[in-house]
Amino acid sequence: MKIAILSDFHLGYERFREDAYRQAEEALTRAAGLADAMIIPGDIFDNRMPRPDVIAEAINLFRNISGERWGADVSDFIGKGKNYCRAPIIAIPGTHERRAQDAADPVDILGLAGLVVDVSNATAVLRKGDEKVAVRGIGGIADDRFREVVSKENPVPVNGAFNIFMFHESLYELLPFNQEFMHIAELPSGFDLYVNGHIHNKVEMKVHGKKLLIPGSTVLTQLKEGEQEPKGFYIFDTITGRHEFVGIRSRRFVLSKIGISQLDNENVADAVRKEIERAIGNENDMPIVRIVIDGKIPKGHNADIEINDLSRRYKDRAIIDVSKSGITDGAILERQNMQQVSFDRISVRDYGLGIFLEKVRQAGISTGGVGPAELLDLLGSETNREKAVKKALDRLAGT
Ligand SMILES: [Mn+2]
Repeated sequence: MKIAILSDFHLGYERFREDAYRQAEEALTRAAGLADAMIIPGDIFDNRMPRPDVIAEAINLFRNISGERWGADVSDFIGKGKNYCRAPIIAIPGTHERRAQDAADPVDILGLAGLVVDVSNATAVLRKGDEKVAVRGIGGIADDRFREVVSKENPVPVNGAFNIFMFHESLYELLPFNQEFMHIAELPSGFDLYVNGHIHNKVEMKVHGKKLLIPGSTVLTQLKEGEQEPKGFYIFDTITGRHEFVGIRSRRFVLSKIGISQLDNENVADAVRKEIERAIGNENDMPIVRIVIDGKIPKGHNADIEINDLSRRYKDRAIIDVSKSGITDGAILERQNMQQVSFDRISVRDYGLGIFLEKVRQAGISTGGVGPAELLDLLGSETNREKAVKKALDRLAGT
């Protein structure tokens, strides 16, 4: 069976909204033409509460491919929830779609509409002729709870099938700055293929001697170095055990660093301008150009004004993003603190969650079995503050 592995579409991502849609559309359409079945390890949406027009975008995309003639059928669904989808399009929610326990997330909507098979906590069995492929999913949850959930759910392979374990989580081997992240050796064993989302550049590794494939996102979001490579998806062949990466047309991205030695009082804006020119080159493709000034901009210099002026000047040729982490004023110091925790590769939400958890610990509140992500969701679920606090306290009290 040929399985397409696509991830992290981030539909509704404000900054590159059209790119998110167009690139997801190309990936889905091409994958549907190449594969017998499709699996999506999370972050279809950028937001756990997407606006109706973003939900409409997703429905359009999935409706278009669910009518295709697929090589495989969904022959069985084992576990929590119910399946309403006939097409072999298997998905889980990611961290961006994560909501409190039992609250419907946007992937639930797609599942209820019969557009995807939602295996947040279930196994879908696919069949093509005599061949069976089982996909066991665990939807994206807070990193510090993943271990606990894996040990509680104890995912096991299905006899007589090629078994895939699909999740959406940070892994310590890829993000070695937080011991709470799952180590690959702790992933459940016995599966023939492991598929993860969450990481936005493509990764191929081994878990328990088997392949772990992370296709990366279909759209640029974090503007990190690893995102300069082409976007796309994997096609994995369960018979040969081989996989290939299929590139899609994605917006070009160039990241360029200017070191401290290149800067003095006069030439900050000049250095930035030269880098922008070099990055754009002779192409006429409206790339995203990110310039990271990796040094201290001299005091009293009007670099901000000049750099803003440059962004305006190039607005018809590129999308310019200038990062000035070298400037040392109060607001920037805060940003440097964030960078010290390798802010680069975690989401703003996860960073916020860390701060929240620290405050909860400082206040001496025992959270019992309630995860910090769930608490944070509960507190954010009501516009009325008292109601939100009451809801959270009720949950802590176990009512
Ligand atoms: Mn993502």
